[in-house]
Amino acid sequence: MTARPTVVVTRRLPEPVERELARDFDARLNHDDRPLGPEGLREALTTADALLCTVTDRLGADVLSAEPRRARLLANFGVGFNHIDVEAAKARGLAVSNTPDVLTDATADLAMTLLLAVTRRAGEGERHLRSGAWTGWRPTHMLGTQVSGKTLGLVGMGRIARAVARRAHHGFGMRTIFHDPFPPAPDAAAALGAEPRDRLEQVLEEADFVSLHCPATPETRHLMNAERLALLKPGAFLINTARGDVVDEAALVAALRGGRLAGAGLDVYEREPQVSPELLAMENVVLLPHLGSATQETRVAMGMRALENLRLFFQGAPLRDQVV
Ligand code: 8YV
Repeated sequence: MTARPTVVVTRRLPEPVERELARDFDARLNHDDRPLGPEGLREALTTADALLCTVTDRLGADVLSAEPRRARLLANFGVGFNHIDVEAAKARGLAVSNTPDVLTDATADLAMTLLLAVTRRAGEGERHLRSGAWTGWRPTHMLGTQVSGKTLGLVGMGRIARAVARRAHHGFGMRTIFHDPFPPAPDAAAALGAEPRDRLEQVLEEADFVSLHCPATPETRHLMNAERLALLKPGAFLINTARGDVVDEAALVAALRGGRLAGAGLDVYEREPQVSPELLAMENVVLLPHLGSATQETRVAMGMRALENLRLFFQGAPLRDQVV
């Protein structure tokens, strides 16, 4: 019998996933769930056949240069892979896979959660009630902004944005507009009631709420900068379930302070797990700790999808979700 491939699993995973990993691989599980750090990752690359890694592992060219390298695959747990220098991986003949599709609905649900929570002041209301400050119902108490029937602007129109458009249009009777340099087929967008705009700026100027759904790349870094934030309608809200790097967090703080931007619902940050202290002090922002895909069902499905890529790779078959 040939030896089972060794897989370093960089974080704790849901139990059913770890069970299958231990069954099919010589799996080095991370029972105490401490991030490996650069040295631990370099060691993993030189002593294992593959890494099952995730967003908290910074796999830049420096770490990927570990020699003599044994690993041949980075099976990422997550759809986003901006924490991996994929060009450096490719140059070294290191394959990379991710886990698309299975987290689309959970992430779209969370974008709607943030939209509703921030516009209807749910976080603020909860804090108010729990603090004992609530004196009872009154017609002018904590009035928010209506979501139903308004215009939602989507930045990017990939899988997650389309799932958000479906919810917004069919569930909340919203008009949705979007910009994507690689738009979906016109009939696919039309089925979701979504109208394309040629320029991002048109989306920002027209929408009541803007939700970000583009990947983090050098091109999208600080896409939402001070100039673009200034294009948003007075009273608009910004939702980010994509990546923190897409927003200039300091410019966001300034836009919120200026009062033109009515609020923001954020799941991701520029320097996770750090959050700008100014945001922490604002009532009109809803801040979640990167929970987009955090349902039991989805995290198990993500693990199973990473497992599928690992199995295919070591069978010598093409990866299902090849990044490079
Ligand atoms: C993950 C995500 O929880 O998949 C992604 O890109 O942002 C989240 O679903 C996390 O990033 C794991 O890598």
